[in-house]
Amino acid sequence: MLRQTFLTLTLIFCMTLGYVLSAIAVELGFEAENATTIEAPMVVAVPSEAAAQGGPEPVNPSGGKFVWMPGPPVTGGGDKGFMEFVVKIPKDGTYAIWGRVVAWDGNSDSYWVTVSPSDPDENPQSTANTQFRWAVAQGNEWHWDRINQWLDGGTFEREWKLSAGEAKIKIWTREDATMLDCIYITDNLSADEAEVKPKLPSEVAPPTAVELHGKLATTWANMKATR
Ligand SMILES: [Ca+2]
Ligand SMILES: [Ca+2]
Repeated sequence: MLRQTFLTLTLIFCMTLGYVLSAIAVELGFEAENATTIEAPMVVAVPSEAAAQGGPEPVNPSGGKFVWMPGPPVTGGGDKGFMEFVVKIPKDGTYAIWGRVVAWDGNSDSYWVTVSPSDPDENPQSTANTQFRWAVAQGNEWHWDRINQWLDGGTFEREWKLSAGEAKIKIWTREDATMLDCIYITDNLSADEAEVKPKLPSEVAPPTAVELHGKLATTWANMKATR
């Protein structure tokens, strides 16, 4: 009788634990300046460098730095360079990505975004496929904006079905001077910022998932090879 009670309690405990674990939201955060690859003319910068180009001086970026294609905004956009984050997705799910951004005018408020393996292998700077166009919310101070899809017929929030394992988030220059401080990845698909409460990289769990500057890329490749 005692043994049976114990087994029942154990079973209830395990089921509860499983339920709690599966309900915990996934939260990942990465500094733009720590992206796995930053391809010129995108560069890491500090606020005074933006001001020197005639732009705003967006103070206190997370980690002290951000990434942009420098220069005053021009009509038509630069369409050169990108930053890529190689991240480890902890579990199968559907994810949204938020960026902490500054976009100072109508000629500096967009990127292209592709996420592999969810999106097709395509270079949107060449194809100008609006499916991958992110209309970045304007503002001269750091603010969160969920990555969207700016189609000619309207703007819609994007989400990606991703399996546990490696994913590559590539944020490509569309218009010069759009600034990215950091990104926040979550399986909370609410479009309401007050509900999602995007966090800075320093506020989420330690960065076990990013391959900083290619350092861990080798390790990961080795791990795969030895498995
Ligand atoms: Ca624009
Ligand atoms: Ca930053």
